[in-house]
Amino acid sequence: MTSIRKLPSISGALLGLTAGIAITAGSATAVLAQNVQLSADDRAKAKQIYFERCAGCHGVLRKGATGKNLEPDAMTKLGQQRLERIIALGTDGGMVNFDDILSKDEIVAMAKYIQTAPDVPPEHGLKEMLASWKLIVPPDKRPTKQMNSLNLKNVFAVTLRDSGEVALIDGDNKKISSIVKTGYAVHISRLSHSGRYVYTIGRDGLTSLIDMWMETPSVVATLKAGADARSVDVSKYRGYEDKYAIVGTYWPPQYVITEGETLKPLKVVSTRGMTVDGEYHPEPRVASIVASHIKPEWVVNVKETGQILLVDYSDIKNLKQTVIESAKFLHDGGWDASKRYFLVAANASHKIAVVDTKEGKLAALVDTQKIPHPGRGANFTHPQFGPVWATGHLGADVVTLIGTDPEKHKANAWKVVQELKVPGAGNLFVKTHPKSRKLWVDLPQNPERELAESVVVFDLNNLSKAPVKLAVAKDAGLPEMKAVRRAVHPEYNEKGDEVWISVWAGKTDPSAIVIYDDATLKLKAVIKDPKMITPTGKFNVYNTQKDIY
Ligand code: DHE
Repeated sequence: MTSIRKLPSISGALLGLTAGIAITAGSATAVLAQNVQLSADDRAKAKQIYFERCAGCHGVLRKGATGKNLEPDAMTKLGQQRLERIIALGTDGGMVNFDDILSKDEIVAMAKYIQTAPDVPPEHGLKEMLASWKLIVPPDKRPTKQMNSLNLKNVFAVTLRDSGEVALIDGDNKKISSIVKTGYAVHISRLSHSGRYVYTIGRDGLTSLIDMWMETPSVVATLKAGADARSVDVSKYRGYEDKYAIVGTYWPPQYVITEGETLKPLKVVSTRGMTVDGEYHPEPRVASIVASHIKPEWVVNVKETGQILLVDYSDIKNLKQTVIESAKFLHDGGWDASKRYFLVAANASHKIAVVDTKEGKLAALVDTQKIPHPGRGANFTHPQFGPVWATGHLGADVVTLIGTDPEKHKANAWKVVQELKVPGAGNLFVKTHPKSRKLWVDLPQNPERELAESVVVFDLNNLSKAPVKLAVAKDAGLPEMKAVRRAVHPEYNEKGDEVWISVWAGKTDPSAIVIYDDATLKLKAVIKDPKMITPTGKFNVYNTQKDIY
């Protein structure tokens, strides 16, 4: 058995993190495996890296979800050398390599750090949220009409992952119209029902509200919803348009309902509780959230419990939640074309859960190949099987098509009707558009550089044909570099006739957005700018507002 020893205590002072989050030093004594030493300084750095790079998959408490359990018992058994190797080179199980992101010293420190007890960030209740809330421009001081000449419907909100910013790019002339400071590594942007406000959520829990009607679209309110977050949405049901927003946090595990036009926090609801297996989980993180168009409800997907919550916001003082049992670990998902059914990946169970939001119950749990990762998925009418919803996979070289029309194509509903072969695993996002007959599939997590830097495109009129591969990083004309120039997140313009793809390189490397003509697959434009640091997700205002995918 591995023996452990105690290190001298670390001060309980707050460790300032560059992301703007302060996390207490946690356990005063670091418990390490034999012969492993970690200075307070290295521990602080490792803690920061863990938060920024690891907690998303492994959890703050390191209980594991998308990634494995990293609690000290298991880690000390693996030992320092093996851990360093795994962190540097990744594993076949889906862990990516970090040797192109972290230095040798950082890898050594990380391997030591995960052999110590996890740092537990503080709770963040309504009082803390109210203290963090900033109303920069109150609603009555905002413009009463659009003060700029942007074609708002075709603006793209682009995450600049490593600079903590969002670029607003004019989709018509393809120029950066402004860059807005937001939280660290903004994860997604979502649109208000009206299309006027962009809501962004940083990994550090900083929620920003951008008013697109201002002369220069700017942040008019912010709220620190927690220490770690991935999801935000708004109320979209008739009578509640733009009234509320909801932010789901990874830490603390909870969601907060806010005023839509100010982000003033109104109600916090914890998601701690029992998993679908009946076990208590201390850190059930809020993954995707989506707003219903047919009811005053949000669909809130709780990762570790596998419970899908239908949160009725018609009376938030007497909040009603329908708790739907599905499978673990819930991650991302999107609507079917009718927007009645929500399909969400339970990625560790290799399943897609289908919720019937009209009836308020689970419609199906569909078995798929390994680790489905749909983003929001893609809807189209299959020549043979009728309406289908598509998901790619992190862990398999297929795109899965699931029938979504229980009325007219009952035999196909909630069944895998086809698997489209792609050149490798490592897909993150698929995309199509009602006006298009193409399906775009990225492969940014594929271990082969050439594939990670490319996308493949299927012809929806002839799905027996192999997809066309486009070398996106090459088309960007960027120099060769050490970092993989990952081609990620295809997104359509408003008209549905062109597709934007991010080329996501290293923090200090040049990146780009490459734009293709959807019909001809010809290169149309490349957007490059020194300010465009690590672009990842792109959210076209109109398509996001209307849930078009
Ligand atoms: Fe994401 C969506 C969580 C890593 C880019 N990502 C989501 C959603 C969740 C999530 C829960 C759904 C939000 C919703 O719809 O409400 N993502 C996580 C993680 O936990 C994970 C695995 C690790 C982490 O530390 O964050 C992770 N995600 C990434 C990336 O590394 C990506 C590729 C680049 C980046 O910007 O960080 C990335 N995730 C995205 C994007 C979306 C997303 C672009 C929105 C897709 C869409 O079209 O809606």
